[in-house]
Amino acid sequence: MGTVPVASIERVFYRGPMSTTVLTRPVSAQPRSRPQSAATQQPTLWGHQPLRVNQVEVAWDALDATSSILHQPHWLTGADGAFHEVLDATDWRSIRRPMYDRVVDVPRLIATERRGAVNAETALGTIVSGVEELLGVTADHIGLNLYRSGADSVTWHRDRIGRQRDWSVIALVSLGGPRTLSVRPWSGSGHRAKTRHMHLASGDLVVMAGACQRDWEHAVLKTATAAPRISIALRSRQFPQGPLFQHVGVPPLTD
Ligand SMILES: O=C(O)CCC(=O)C(=O)O
Repeated sequence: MGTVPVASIERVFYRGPMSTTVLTRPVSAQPRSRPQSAATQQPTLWGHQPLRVNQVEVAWDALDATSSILHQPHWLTGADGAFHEVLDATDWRSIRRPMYDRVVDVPRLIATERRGAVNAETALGTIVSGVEELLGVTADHIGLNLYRSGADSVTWHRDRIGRQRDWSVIALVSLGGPRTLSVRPWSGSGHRAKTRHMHLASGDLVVMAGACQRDWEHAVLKTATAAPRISIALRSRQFPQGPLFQHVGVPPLTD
């Protein structure tokens, strides 16, 4: 990935509409310090080729009897160009959330896209339709996260769409700098022993399926230094019947 112009990172901080459902602010009102690593993106090997979706060649990894996860490195060729395009094309928002007796910054920028508004000719359109084809669903929800530096993170959580369900499917596509996705059981003992750490690079695909959002939680924790990273999260309530669910080791899905 080539150098990320600092101006383009700063520009996304200063864009974005006010939201009525969350406490949202234009970042210009209370500027954060510039990400320490914004100008130090390292190119990945095939990152600047034209964007292309590759085959999934890995098998599902069973977390337990009802939850499975899949991590396909290099699912995208051309992910570094896609990083820059999505960074620039997205209306990033900085939000604040009540927590106990305070209101705190959510430590990353976020955006959501309506499926119908995604242009098929863009990098986001290529990624969304590639994931949909693999899963055999249409995305109900497309969320984007921008981690500006190692200080940005998402804490341990379960995605709302699957908390009450025996199955759900969520795909995460990584663009930009590497980060670690950690996964651990939501409750019970032995958290530490069962925690998994997946090292995600630009272009990687992760899919969580089965009861992953009911019984497991995941996080991208803070780290000392990190280049900016975007994750694109696709969630669907439809029952997945795409090629990814015909693999050996498919999670035990029941409708
Ligand atoms: O950045 C990631 O890969 C994880 C994002 C995530 O956990 C979420 O959007 O709920």
